[in-house]
Amino acid sequence: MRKHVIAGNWKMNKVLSEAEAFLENISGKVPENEKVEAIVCAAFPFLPALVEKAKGTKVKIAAQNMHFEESGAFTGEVSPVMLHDIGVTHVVLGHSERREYFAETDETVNKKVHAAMKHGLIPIVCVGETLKQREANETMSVVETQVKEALKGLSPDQIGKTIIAYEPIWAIGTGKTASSSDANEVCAHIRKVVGEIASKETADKIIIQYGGSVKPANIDELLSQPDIDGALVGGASLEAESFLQLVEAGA
Ligand code: G2H
Repeated sequence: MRKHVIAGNWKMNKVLSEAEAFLENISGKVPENEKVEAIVCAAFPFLPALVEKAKGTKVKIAAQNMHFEESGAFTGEVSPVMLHDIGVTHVVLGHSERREYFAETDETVNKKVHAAMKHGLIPIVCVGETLKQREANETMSVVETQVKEALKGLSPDQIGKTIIAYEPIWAIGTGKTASSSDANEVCAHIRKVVGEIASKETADKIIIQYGGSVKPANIDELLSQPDIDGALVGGASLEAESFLQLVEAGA
């Protein structure tokens, strides 16, 4: 039985006082049962303070990106070693905004996934098609390629520890959500691909989230689908109350 993983992706939002207030607001209110895991994906400057505030709670703290190198002359970058050292547990990799605005490719995503695994971070790997690709009936092949390239060279055990977030690009921040059955169909295909490249056991184990305009009003229907194991949530994760509603839906 897979748990639900609800991850709030704050993107480039909040200042430190707001980030800390959010954690204080949800503190003690995240359901204690094993059915749900709550993750907050915050900007780099907030991570140490949030890790500290989340101590003793069920909330995990994630970064939204990282470099694949461990250290060196990479001005402006943050390494997996640094993230692990401060107590970050997860890292979002290959978000479509990073692919579109920061030249992230399947190849760099794969390098980052390997680096995350090496340094004890759980990668949340984002995949998803554009509207043009969906309309051309290319959704499954686009997503399949992204999944295979991202997970290339990982052992079945490592693949089983990875989280995949299916985020159709046309549904991100637009208010448009894929229908729950369409979203499930793609998540089921991702699970099938994982079964082929790893094993049936790995496919049964891997957490596959849906992302793209998830909110309290649609989370129940999305989570009722057999292959959707949680959500990566942007806009609706910015308010503590709304984030808690999403986490409670997963419990
Ligand atoms: C997709 C999602 C979070 P939103 O990017 O990763 O954002 O929920 O605002 O569509």
